[in-house]
Formats: sequence, structure tokens, C-alpha cells
Amino acid sequence: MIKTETHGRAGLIRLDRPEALNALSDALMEELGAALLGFDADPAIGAIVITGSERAFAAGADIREMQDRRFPGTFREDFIGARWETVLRVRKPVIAAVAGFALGGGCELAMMCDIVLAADTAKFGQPEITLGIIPGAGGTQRLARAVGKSKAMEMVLTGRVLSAEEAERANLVARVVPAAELLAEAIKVAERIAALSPVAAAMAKQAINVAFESTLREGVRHERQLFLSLFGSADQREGMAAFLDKRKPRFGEG
Ligand code: DAK
Repeated sequence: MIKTETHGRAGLIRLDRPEALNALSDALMEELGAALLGFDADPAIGAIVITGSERAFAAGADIREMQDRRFPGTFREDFIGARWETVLRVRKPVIAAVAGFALGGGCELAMMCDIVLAADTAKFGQPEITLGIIPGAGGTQRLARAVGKSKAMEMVLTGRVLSAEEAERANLVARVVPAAELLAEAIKVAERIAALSPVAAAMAKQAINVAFESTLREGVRHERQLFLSLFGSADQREGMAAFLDKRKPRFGEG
């Protein structure tokens, strides 16, 4: 269900459950979480790419598995919650490379990643309302922050699916690339990040994420502390010395 590869310092995770368009079952999410934590702990990896197939990044949580769930069991077991948020614990940058369907939990998983790159075939939507439920893994919250209230309301209330082009215009994705180039481009971005200072990359990610959870004043204060702390890192000394020596920096010393 999950395949992993490494490309230089980039870790690649492929969702591979083609018979169900990569529907995110409990077992798949468990495997995805383990792969993410494995790459996060591996010093040879600097950034991670999650991708699906040409047809689907993921068509949502597994409806077959969900249909017989009942409250309060859902609550008691922390249904899905426990497994779905592993990606948020990863400190290295995570790139979602999305082709085809990214629906429901698939769209939510992409939004939990740090950068979303979309193929021109990508389709983003939160169709939960058509199943008699609503998004449950951030689909109302992260979507509203990304695309604004009116578009988020339209998507969540009607289930309308956005094309890659519309998703780019709505700031849901960083960039759209031709489908044939998606994976190479995502790996290129991951390798580029992975060649930089790992500690600065982790702090940059943390600082931007704080923007979504704090007031501006608190966020800037947090950014300032991280910024100041980087002056204790070998990578800061190396980066600045390399610039002044007109040579390529060699990061990774922390
Ligand atoms: N679950 C299970 N199976 C799925 C599936 C899904 N989400 N999506 C597709 N499949 C299966 C289909 O049943 C079909 O299986 P067979 O009939 O061949 O056995 C196979 O994949 C191929 O699908 P189709 O035959 O339907 O293919 P089409 O090209 O005709 O249509 C489609 C593609 C993506 C438009 C269609 O499959 C579709 O509408 N899929 C469902 C999309 C959807 O409604 N997704 C939202 C699910 S609800 C939470 C976290 C997350 C969630 C909730 C809580 N917590 C942390 C608390 C998330 C909820 C959801 O995602």
C-alpha cells in the first residue's frame, strides 16, 4: 500500500492502493505514518515527497471502512485522528505531489503537507457533504485559511471539485506543472531543500506553521527567537562564510 524510495537526500513515499484510488484506510494511514517517521528520523534524508498515482493522489478516507462506524465508538477510539495527524509531527519539509483526485481526506492530507505541487490533471475537493458528513481532518479549517471563506463554503457545502488551475488561482497549491513532469519536479524541490541547512529548514517550517496558530505579534516573537537561535548553528557560520568566500556552502553540521 505504501512504497518508499530515496532520490539523493529526498525521501519519496508513494500511496499505492490502485484498486480503491488510494482510499486512505486505517492500515494505509498506519503505513504512511511509519514511513514518514522513518524518513524524519533518517539523517540522510532532508525532505520528503508524498505522491499517489496518475489517476489519484487519494480519493478520500475509505468509505467502505467508515460506513459501519458509530458514535461514541468513533470518539472513544479517536477514529482516524490518531493516525491522520502523523504528518503534522514531521519536522522535515513534506511536499505533496498531486495528480488526479485529491478528494476528502486526500485533499486534507495534501493540505497538511508543507508544499502542494499539482499536476495539470489534479482535482481537489471536499465531497463529504454528499455522503452525509463533513470534513473531519482539517478540511473546513485549513481550506478556509488557504482559499478564503466563500470558496471554502462553496466547496464544502456543494462538494464542487476544483481543477488544478482553479486550485492554483485559489492559493491551494504552490504551482501547477505538466503531469509528466510532476514527480521529477517534486523531487527536484525536495532535493533543493535537502541541500540547505536542515536545522534552518526545520525552523523555517515551524515558523510558518505558527502563523496559522497564533496572533501576528506572537508569531513574530516566535520567528525572532528561532532566527536568533540560528546564530548558534554551524550552518549559519558556514552559509555566511561561503557567501563571502564565493564558494558553495556545505551544510549539515547543525
Ligand atoms: N473509499 C473507498 N473506495 C473508494 C473510494 C473511497 N473514498 N473512492 C473510490 N473508491 C473505489 C470505488 O469504490 C471503486 O471500487 P470498485 O467498485 O472498483 O470495487 C474504485 O475505487 C474505483 O472508483 P470508481 O469506479 O468510483 O472510479 P471513477 O473514476 O468512476 O470515480 C471518483 C472516481 C474519485 C470520482 C469516485 O470514486 C468517488 O467519488 N470517490 C469517493 C470520493 C469521496 O467521496 N471522498 C470523500 C470520502 S470521505 C477524519 C479524517 C478524514 C476523513 C474523515 C475524518 N478524521 C481525522 C476524524 C475523511 C473523510 C473522507 O474522505
